[in-house]
Amino acid sequence: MEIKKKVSKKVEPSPKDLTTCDATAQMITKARKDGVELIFDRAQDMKACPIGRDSACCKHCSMGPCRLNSKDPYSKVGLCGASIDTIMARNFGRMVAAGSAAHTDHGMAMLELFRDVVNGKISDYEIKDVQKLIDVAKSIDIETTERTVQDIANDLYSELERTYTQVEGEIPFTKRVPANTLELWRKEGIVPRGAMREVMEMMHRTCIGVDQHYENLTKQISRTALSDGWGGSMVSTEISDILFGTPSPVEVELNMGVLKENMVNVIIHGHEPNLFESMVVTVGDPEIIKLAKEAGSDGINLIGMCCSGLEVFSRHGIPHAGNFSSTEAVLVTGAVDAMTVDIQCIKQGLAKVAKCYDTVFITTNYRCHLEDALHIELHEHAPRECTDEIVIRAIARFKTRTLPIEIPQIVNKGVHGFSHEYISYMLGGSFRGGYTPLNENIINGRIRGVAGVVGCNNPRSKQDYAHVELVKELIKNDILVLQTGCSQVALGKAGLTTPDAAHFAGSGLQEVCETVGMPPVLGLGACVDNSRILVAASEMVRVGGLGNSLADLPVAGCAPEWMSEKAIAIGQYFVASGVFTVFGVTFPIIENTKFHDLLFDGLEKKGFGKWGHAEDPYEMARMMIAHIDKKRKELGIDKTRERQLVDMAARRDIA
Ligand code: SF4
Ligand code: MSK
Repeated sequence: MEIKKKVSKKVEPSPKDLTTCDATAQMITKARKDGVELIFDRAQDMKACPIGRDSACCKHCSMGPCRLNSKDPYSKVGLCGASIDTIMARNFGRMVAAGSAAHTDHGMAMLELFRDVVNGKISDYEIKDVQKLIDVAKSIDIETTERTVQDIANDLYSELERTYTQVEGEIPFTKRVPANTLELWRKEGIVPRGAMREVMEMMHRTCIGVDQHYENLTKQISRTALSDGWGGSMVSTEISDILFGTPSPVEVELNMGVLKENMVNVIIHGHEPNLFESMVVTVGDPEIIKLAKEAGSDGINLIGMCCSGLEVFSRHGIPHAGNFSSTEAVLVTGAVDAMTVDIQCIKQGLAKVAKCYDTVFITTNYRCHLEDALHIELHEHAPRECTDEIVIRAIARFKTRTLPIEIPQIVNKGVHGFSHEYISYMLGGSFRGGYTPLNENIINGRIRGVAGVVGCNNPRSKQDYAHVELVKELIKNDILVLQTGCSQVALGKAGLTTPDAAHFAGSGLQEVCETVGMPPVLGLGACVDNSRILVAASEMVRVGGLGNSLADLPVAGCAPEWMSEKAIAIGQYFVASGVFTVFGVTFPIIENTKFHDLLFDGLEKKGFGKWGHAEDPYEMARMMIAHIDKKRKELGIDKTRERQLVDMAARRDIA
């Protein structure tokens, strides 16, 4: 084992102060004993730059970098004269462009895969969910009656390609946006044309000497973010469902106890589902299983982490080892024979930790190489070449294991995989499926509102603490919680994603959960699947009784431990769609500036949602509940209605 950690004179904080995840805490302790540095140590050793954190720094040209005074933001301007509002808005715009580009590029890769499956160039994947193909095609006015699957799929590809490449017009999924919301976007000139154009224009307008008005920049920021939420991300989700199956709830195991000492442990981490789907085929191959057994193991144990894990969680019931802050820590067990990654949220530090524990660390995507990682590229026309080789290398590592193994014996169970289609079915059954029961229960007050709690971990705050405390507070107040990304893993580990967790909810939400048999916290998928929340919210508007636009709904969003630029893009597309969205940890804008006022107040006055920020999860909950109550009041449903008991005569009337 290579000892990497610097000797620090500082007192190390207790692992329990760094994470509420007991397995991760156990691994932090072991890593310290082993002398291996983790992200938690680096967060102690290197504090965030205060000027950069507040976004008061610009390096968009070589006359700078220009550092303004974040304590007195209007006391200085950049060399070119750029004001603090211009600098912050440009930085924010570039974060949104980067985050949107990540999701849309992911979506484009899925769409290209779909095209080549449809035209027969790729045979290892197929259309698994024909009904979803038809439903998505119908939703954007593609004719589906008396047509072959091939014809519908070809048309769907051509139509959805416009999401990326179109230079004028409106992206296809704007057809799903509630009319009043779309009208506002048209009035403000922010309907996305195509994701490539929006990201390109965002980058152009934030170059030195172009757009230097924070209000005008904010319009392009919204347009770019919307091209992600209603464009790239939504395409990614829908195409993944068509190719690999639409998730439906399944009980899965989470936490590091899913590693098995007597098995070949292979972890997949990243975002695109195709690597994982092919790996599922490889580990089911009798020849590969034979090799694993000949090496002395009981078999191959395939495990997910982060969003890759969430993609296959519900499609295959594959166990999940943990979220973003645990990806290095899981390697400290010594039990991981191979960790393989594709794109996004892959810490470069993983390669070093893997080396310390002799884990084979493999990159598989041409867009994501890491120094010190082995690269085995996944080619979709022959994916088994990559996945078989990875497993064979993992088996070889199993055979030559020398280091002691310590697996935290913690396994939690959760029910995950609530696509927006399944929510509709669950609430109304196959006969009367739909969102009417949800709206009715919101109107009668059993459910106070709906919250989306999503996003990452951030080692600058205690891992999982804000996710779990916030969600507990929300469900206690009868707010149904929808989740994606690493937040969902935090709640799964906390045991709040099972139907039994209904007893943590307020009496109204508890009654609904027990009637339907659902958890009060519904996991909808990976971070790219926030588009499922947009579709569900649009359905709530369409069903009626809760206003005419997304901004009228008693809903709120939160990313309590965000860290990625993707999260900022997601937050902005929720805000531009009409949702109050609270972010924790830190917010890259200085308070009491014009740009801050616009994001945190002015946008709402124009009919959009708005941003909020708080570090304390109870304060986040208070802000979200206050907003939901404000919306209930505006809708005239703030007084809980008496429950109407329906007698037999009335039931006959309904029938
Ligand atoms: Fe400084 Fe203006 Fe150049 Fe930014 S664009 S680095 S504020 S001179
Ligand atoms: S992986 S973007 S840490 S949710 Fe999607 Fe988790 Fe955030 Fe990455």
